[in-house]
Amino acid sequence: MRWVPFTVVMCLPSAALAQSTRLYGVNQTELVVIDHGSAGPVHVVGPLGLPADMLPGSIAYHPVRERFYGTAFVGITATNRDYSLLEIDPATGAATVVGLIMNSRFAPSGHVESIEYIDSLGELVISHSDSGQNDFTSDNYRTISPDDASLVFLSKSTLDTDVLIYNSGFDILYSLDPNGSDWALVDLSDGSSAFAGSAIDTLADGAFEPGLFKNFSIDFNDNTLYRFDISMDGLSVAPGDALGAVIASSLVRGLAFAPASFCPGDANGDGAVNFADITSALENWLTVYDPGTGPGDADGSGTVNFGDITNVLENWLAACP
Ligand SMILES: [Ca+2]
Ligand SMILES: [Ca+2]
Ligand SMILES: [Ca+2]
Repeated sequence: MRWVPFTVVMCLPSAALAQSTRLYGVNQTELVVIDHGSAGPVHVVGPLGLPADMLPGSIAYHPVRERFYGTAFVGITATNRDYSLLEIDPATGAATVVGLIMNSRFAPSGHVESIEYIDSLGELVISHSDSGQNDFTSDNYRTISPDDASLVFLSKSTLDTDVLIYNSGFDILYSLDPNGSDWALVDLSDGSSAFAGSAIDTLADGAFEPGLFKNFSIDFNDNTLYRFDISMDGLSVAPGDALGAVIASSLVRGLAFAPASFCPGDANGDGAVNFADITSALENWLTVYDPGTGPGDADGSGTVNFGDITNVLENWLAACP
């Protein structure tokens, strides 16, 4: 066990010790942690261990089970795929197949788009089209069981719902159309939607960070990480800021924030303490946050300053809890 100076512990505000969040991603073969302040190289948690022909997609964090759930397909052709539900261990990255969701060859199945956990329902929800990849205007919302991948119909949308992002602060579900480039507010009770802002195109999965009150998504084609501002009432989302390219062994297809124990020295929140944390502190110099939420704030004080450089060095190469 690593020794922590008593005075350092005493200086940390309790909010910082309570909880922080990490942005996790899945690429073709790995669970990774992404620096959601400035992108750059990922921290690899571990291999998913899936068959080579199975391609992961959207992921969501289930706060009760403390596991990620994700969709994956075995692609025969774009309109001829078997979609399965995955369970992923945040500690090791190991993925197991919960069950088959659907096969795109047979109605009323289709193309699985996105998965999110909806706090107010206490359920995982997927969106999917009725009949294959090319049906962009009749997606369905269904709950999906983390026990056996069984589905229960909720409502039918008139949107292409490729990216769902759930705002747990205001119980708002956003849909991001990667082709039409708009954000929409989704009502799961009847499938209706309302315009929430213009976005940018070709995005893969996304996730909401409650402390920063921002949405994040990643470019489908080049792994650029985007951050989106949300209005105070949650009802509109602004065009995104490009934070930079996420550097991973392959394109990141799923994104989800998950709570993590506070890790002293981990300024960029990727679960490791190394040179990237010095860079993160310098890039966010003198920024002020709620303690425990902001990139660069290695010691969780709420301000990025010289204390954070010291804190990174004191915890150099420490294993994060
Ligand atoms: Ca997600
Ligand atoms: Ca780090
Ligand atoms: Ca600090």
